[in-house]
Amino acid sequence: MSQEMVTREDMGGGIAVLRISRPEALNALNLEVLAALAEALEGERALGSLVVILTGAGDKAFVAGADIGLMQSFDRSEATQFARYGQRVLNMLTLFHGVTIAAVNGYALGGGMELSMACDLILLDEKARLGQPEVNLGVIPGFGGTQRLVRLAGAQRARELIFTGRTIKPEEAVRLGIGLKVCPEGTVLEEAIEMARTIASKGPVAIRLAKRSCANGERFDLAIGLQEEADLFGECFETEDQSEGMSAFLDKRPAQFQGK
Ligand code: CO8
Repeated sequence: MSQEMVTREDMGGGIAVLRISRPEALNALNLEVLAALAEALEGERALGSLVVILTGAGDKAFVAGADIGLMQSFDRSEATQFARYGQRVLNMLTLFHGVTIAAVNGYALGGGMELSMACDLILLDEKARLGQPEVNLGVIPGFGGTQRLVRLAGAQRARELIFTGRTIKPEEAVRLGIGLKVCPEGTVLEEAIEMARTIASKGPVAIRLAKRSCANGERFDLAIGLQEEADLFGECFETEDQSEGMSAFLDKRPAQFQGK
């Protein structure tokens, strides 16, 4: 069952599309969906995929939130555990060894917006709608919304969105730094794949180390982040990709990266 909740499409060249597939509930996140996503991401790690694109099944939603029917009868302990579990699964995207792109094809509300914000890059369909409407339900964001939204949009804007629970259009999301760009209706996945192909044409080791170094910026203060960056920069110089990339430039030919 968990297999069907997240479907996989191999795009070749180290690129995979994972689709949250529970369209009858607008892809709302229940335990099965979260488990299937964790399993799918483990699979991508094992395969060594360089770029994973996340999108939603159907033409209406990316993910319309955590499952309200499931949460409705939670007690305090169950709610805390569910939040911790969801955070662990979303962290797998943030800490994934390759690049993660959210192709937001419709509603991304509550846990859905949090899911997109756990990815490295967020592309938005013209008809995407984002928001943290948890206060409408008498709760707060629990899958990282109060943390990642503040980092992306700044303290004031994040607070306003979380306190009012209002839904925003993709243009505003881009203006606030939450999304990267707005794509014409129906093209967001296409654009995400195109961006993934550009990324996958670069030195794979460099992409992985760059991702790790950028993620360090959210975990450490500047001094430690810079030390880590210097170490990772040094690590590049033990790779064939570095040797090939620099030789190719000097030879005036395209590089043939092997990911080693
Ligand atoms: N959970 C469960 N079912 C959902 C959800 C959801 N989040 N969203 C939609 N559905 C279901 C609907 O119940 C409906 O089912 P049915 O056909 O059986 O009645 C089906 O999907 C279609 O939905 P609608 O008929 O409502 O579709 P509309 O086009 O009229 O509206 C909306 C679309 C605006 C997206 C509307 O469905 C909506 O407002 N959904 C809820 C959005 C929301 O509040 N999301 C936040 C949830 S809270 C959250 O995510 C907290 C995350 C942190 C968790 C922390 C752990 C404790």
